[in-house]
Amino acid sequence: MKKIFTFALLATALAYSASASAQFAKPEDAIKYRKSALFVMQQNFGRVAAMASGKVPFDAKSAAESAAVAEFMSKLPWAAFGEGTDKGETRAKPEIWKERAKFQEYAEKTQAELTKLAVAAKAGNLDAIKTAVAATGGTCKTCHDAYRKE
Ligand code: ASC
Repeated sequence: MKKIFTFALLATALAYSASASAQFAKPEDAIKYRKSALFVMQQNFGRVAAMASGKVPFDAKSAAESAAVAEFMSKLPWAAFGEGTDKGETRAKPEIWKERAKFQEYAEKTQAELTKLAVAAKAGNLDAIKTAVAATGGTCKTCHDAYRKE
């Protein structure tokens, strides 16, 4: 059951990321979509990070669930940074649209680190979770420093 669910999530994510650039009726929708995806990603990552730092007691099941959701969400925001979505209610810096390859590289790095976090959390390995949380946090920060306004 769990495998089927994971497969369905993956298939959905792939379908979404492929079609996302065409799915927004207005630039505001793309901006809202990527902010929403990043928010849900951060909330779930934050829950695992709080366990890694000891702020919240470690609960293997909830860590695994949150890490899986964060990993899934990390596939979604990037396709919503299409042309014409650089203006509006966004802190995204114009550099994103001038340095597509670098932005894409950061997006992929974030997804790769969250995959490692999901693997560590699924295994219930708190030490590996701590390492993966630190690495993931690093990718969040690197991208924010370069591409997010204060
Ligand atoms: C978070 C969050 C970030 C990263 C970053 C890690 O939970 O919102 O931007 O972690 O603070 O350095």
